[in-house]
Amino acid sequence: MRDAVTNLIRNYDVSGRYLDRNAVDALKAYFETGTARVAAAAVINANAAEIVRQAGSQLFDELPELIRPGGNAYTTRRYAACLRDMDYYLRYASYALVAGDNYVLDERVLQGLRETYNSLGVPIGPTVRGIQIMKDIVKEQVEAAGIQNASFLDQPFDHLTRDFSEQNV
Ligand SMILES: CCC1=C(C)/C(=C/C2=NC(=C\c3[nH]c(/C=C4\NC(=O)[C@H](C)[C@H]4CC)c(C)c3CCC(=O)O)/C(CCC(=O)O)=C2C)NC1=O
Repeated sequence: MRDAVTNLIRNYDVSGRYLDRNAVDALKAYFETGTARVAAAAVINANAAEIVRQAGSQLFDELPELIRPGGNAYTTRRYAACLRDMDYYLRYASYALVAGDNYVLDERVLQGLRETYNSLGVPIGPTVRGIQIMKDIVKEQVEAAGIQNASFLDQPFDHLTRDFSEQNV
């Protein structure tokens, strides 16, 4: 596990430097958004089941072939596995938001995932779409909760989709 503060200190320690102007600016930016990050995580926590349900139903509306015979999310078991994966992405995104660092996603979610998905025929494009839909729903809900300046919300979701998309090239 790593967060914005420990990550920064580690980088400075490696080269034996005191925290300079850049470091202080980065720390200030992190602490200034701290309360909003925690509040956003609380919104996600309170609505997680509904966010996943709504994102799943929008995804399957857009791409109904996923849940038809031959689709990767066809059968109750695979449908449930797909929603469970969405729930993993959401939960770990909420950790990354609070940490202000995406390392937890690399370490706990993305490592080895592509191999697993490839071997099970889980399609990457629709997975990326599902994560984007969750991001949009989370942003709406966080905004509706009156949390301002929450531009940091994009970061973990975009990190996940970027990683999937890059690996897919
Ligand atoms: C916490 C980190 C973590 C992740 C991320 C994770 C993902 C993960 N998703 C899996 C399966 C799966 N993932 C999906 C997901 C989908 N299929 C679709 O068509 C959609 C596009 C998509 C949902 C958006 C499906 C359907 C399976 C079951 C595939 C199968 O068994 O044939 C599997 C194989 C083992 C299992 O079924 O449990 C893993 C390991 N496991 C973890 O521990």
